[in-house]
Amino acid sequence: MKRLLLPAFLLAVLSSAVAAQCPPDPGSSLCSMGYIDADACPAPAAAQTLVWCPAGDLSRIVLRVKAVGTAGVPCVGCPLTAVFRFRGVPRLTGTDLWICGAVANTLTLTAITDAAGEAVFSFTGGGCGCLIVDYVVDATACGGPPVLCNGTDQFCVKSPDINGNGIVNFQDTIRYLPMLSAGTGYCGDFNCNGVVNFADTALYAPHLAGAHACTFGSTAFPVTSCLWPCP
Ligand SMILES: [Ca+2]
Ligand SMILES: [Ca+2]
Repeated sequence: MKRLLLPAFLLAVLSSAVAAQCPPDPGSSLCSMGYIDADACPAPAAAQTLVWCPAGDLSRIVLRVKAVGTAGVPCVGCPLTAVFRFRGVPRLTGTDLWICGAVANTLTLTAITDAAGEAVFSFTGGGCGCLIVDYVVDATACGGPPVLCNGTDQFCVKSPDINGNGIVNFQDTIRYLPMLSAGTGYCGDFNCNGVVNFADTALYAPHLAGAHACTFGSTAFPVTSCLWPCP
């Protein structure tokens, strides 16, 4: 009797798991890029300007996915993979844009949808300039398509890691001081008020003192042109 009951039980568990995962449908699912605003700049109306730090203690870029099946049912417990590819234009000569966790210019993240069918992918980095992000979300791990959604977005980033090498240190201070002396400079204006002064130094100092870094990452090559001009 037990030998008959056990497979039936397993089958019931498996079928309920499959039902919970849908699969997600591209026409019903939603993906949107944005950022978690955790810096001193006022939230801009149009330009997606953010200050990020390799240590992740400032703003982060996020991709939110809502995985929904054809019947309009949120797909719960669905493993998704997001692949991000980066291009950009550093604002300062001789600097770079840095993506924490990336290999070459590609970052691959995985997440499992929650009870509402939602998954959030986020990442941080360093450097200053326009960063263009191409993304694809793969839902094959829960029976969905290899392209649940895809898209391209641009962000205007700046960072205490001014030269974009993944760590805040004296090399960034060397680039910050001329902007402080001049009283101006986009990359050193950490509160986005149009001037570089003591207030920006106060925002920069803790990241320098902590030698904030991400231990693994890469630059956002290749260099391309911005989709739209950063402020
Ligand atoms: Ca640096
Ligand atoms: Ca400022």
